[in-house]
Amino acid sequence: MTTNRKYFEGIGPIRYEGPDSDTPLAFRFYDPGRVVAGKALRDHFKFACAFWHSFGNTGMDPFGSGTRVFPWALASDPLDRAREKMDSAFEMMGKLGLEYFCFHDYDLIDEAESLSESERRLELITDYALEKMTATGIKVLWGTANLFSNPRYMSGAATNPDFEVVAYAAAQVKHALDATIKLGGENYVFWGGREGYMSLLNTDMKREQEHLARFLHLSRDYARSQGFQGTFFIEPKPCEPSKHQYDYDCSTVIGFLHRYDLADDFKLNIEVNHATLSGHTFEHELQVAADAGMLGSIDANRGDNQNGWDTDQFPNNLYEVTEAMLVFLRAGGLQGGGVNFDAKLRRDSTDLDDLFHAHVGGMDLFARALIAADSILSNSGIESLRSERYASFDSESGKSFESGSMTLEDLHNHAAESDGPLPVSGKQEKYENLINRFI
Ligand code: XLS
Ligand code: NI
Ligand code: NI
Repeated sequence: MTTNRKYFEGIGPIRYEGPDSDTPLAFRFYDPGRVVAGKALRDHFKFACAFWHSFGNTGMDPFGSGTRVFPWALASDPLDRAREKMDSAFEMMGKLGLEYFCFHDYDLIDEAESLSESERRLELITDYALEKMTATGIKVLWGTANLFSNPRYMSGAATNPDFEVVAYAAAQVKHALDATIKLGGENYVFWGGREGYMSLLNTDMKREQEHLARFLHLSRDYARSQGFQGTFFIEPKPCEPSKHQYDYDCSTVIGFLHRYDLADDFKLNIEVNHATLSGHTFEHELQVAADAGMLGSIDANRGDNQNGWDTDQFPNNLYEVTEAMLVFLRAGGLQGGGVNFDAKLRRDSTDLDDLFHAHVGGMDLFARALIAADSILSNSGIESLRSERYASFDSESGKSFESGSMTLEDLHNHAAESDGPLPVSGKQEKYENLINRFI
């Protein structure tokens, strides 16, 4: 049964109108078919909306209740409510030209009292989603399970000290994997919000991490046995809600994946505000993942420089995203993933059209940044400037060092025979000026 209610009546399809357009809800840079660096913008990004923020987040914070009343959240029956929410999502995605979405199991429909009723509900709502996906061509970028909201997960899910909770979490992941596979999801995400600790005093960290690894192995094996061919992503975050999360940052996760023999199936989903929370820049985290061959997907948002928490604002910092797009293009893009707007409206953005302003801004920003980054890479001379910095490794002894044919004694003899190094400028300001010139 299709309800197909409409919620954004006053808003038509958002079109590309070019940089000079005065229309507030138009794309100035995101022209989906435009080819940049050999690929259409739509294929570079695979833009996705986040079900939890866009259609579920009413603006609640620790100091007050929600400020937005979503017209799709009023029905009293959970299935009716879920269908109306799905209608609103497909209407918005269609109008924005968002070709993908991402979901947690209980974004799609409210969790019920029992596991079996929750699973029944998920079956019904994924049937409905499938109808809408078939009708529109909209796809699932990734699915995941919410293993952090329910109080049973207060001390962790896969890393909970109580086996009963671990088993419950596994049951939930099994069903979230089934739902993702049923909807043709291209990837599956693990974000371990409560996989960490609040106090080391009561925590056996080694044992918990081994449980996490076992949990990921079992999840992967199950999904593969059901025919899932997509990529699994771990989404690093250093803290919040836990004091310390095991998936702290990209480097930590890459070490974990290698240590526990998961590196062939898992890559990284990098969120901007998680990168900055861990004391890194967004581009740093992208670079770390790219260097390990694990640059899988992006959760786009931004933090606030004056705040130390995960504000999840919609991205609008051109400089930040341009630096990130340099890494993105050099790496040849994302492996399997896309750009998911894991971002929420401000609490006092209470109109329905604010969702459109937010996504249009984010999509346009990524397009503009990618175009600028491509131009920097092809026209500014930055690539040769950077490789010349390493020119001493391209021939003679430097080359032998790189290829492994020098010993420590050889290096000693080389240094002893030379006049010693002279200072070579890093020219940071010159590089920085290149960015300003092309954005
Ligand atoms: C929260 C995370 C979360 C994941 C999916 O900080 O970003 O939204 O992306 O569970
Ligand atoms: Ni986040
Ligand atoms: Ni995220």
